[in-house]
Amino acid sequence: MNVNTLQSAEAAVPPAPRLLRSTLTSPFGRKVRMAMVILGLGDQIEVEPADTRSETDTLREQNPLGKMPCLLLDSGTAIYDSRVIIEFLDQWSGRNRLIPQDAHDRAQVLTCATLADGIADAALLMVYEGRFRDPEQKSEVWLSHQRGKVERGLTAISHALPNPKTTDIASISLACALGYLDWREPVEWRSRFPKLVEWLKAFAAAEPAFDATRRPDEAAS
Ligand SMILES: N[C@@H](CCC(=O)N[C@@H](CS)C(=O)NCC(=O)O)C(=O)O
Repeated sequence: MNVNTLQSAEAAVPPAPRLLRSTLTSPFGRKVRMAMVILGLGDQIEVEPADTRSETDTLREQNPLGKMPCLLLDSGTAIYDSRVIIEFLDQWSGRNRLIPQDAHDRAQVLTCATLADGIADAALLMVYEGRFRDPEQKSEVWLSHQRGKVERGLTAISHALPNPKTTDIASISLACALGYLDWREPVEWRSRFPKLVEWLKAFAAAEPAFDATRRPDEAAS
């Protein structure tokens, strides 16, 4: 191989994931951190917290929506949101184990993941209601609208649970959503959804990446 061929071979090396912008408390960031561990990329990608409320945090340049997680490649390219990042890492790592290829399986797994993400989204909006509004602005109508999504989502997903012994984007998303509900407690889910409690226990026992990505202040249950 002459020098020119070598150079063009080097130039063709695709950019690698380098930095994840996310706190260790974000449920969506946790999805990606779990995927990194599972795909063997945990030591390769640095995690740097972001302050989503800060106007000066570079997060807003990396993702104009100001949301985390946001993955940066060594080319400077930014990738978001959590689903797109996981899809990218799954393919980039060559493992292809978190999102099925078959059209029907893929749609089923991604729909389940979207339902779980929607539960986390609604729970997050309930938390933000308290964070962004003064107490006198508190809206019970808004809270109950979001609570309805969480409760309907939990009911639906408990009737069509993913296999707790299969780690894919659906089980990762559900585990991270439930972990967030445990922390922020926007609804009392454990007494009302015992099947989900059992599911999370079985998933955590089968997939060590769940415990490995707990918040630093959280004891394993
Ligand atoms: N659909 C997004 C949701 C990300 C998201 O809502 N992240 C929260 C933190 S957990 C955030 O950045 N919130 C700041 C904001 O909405 O301004 C994903 O899957 O990554």
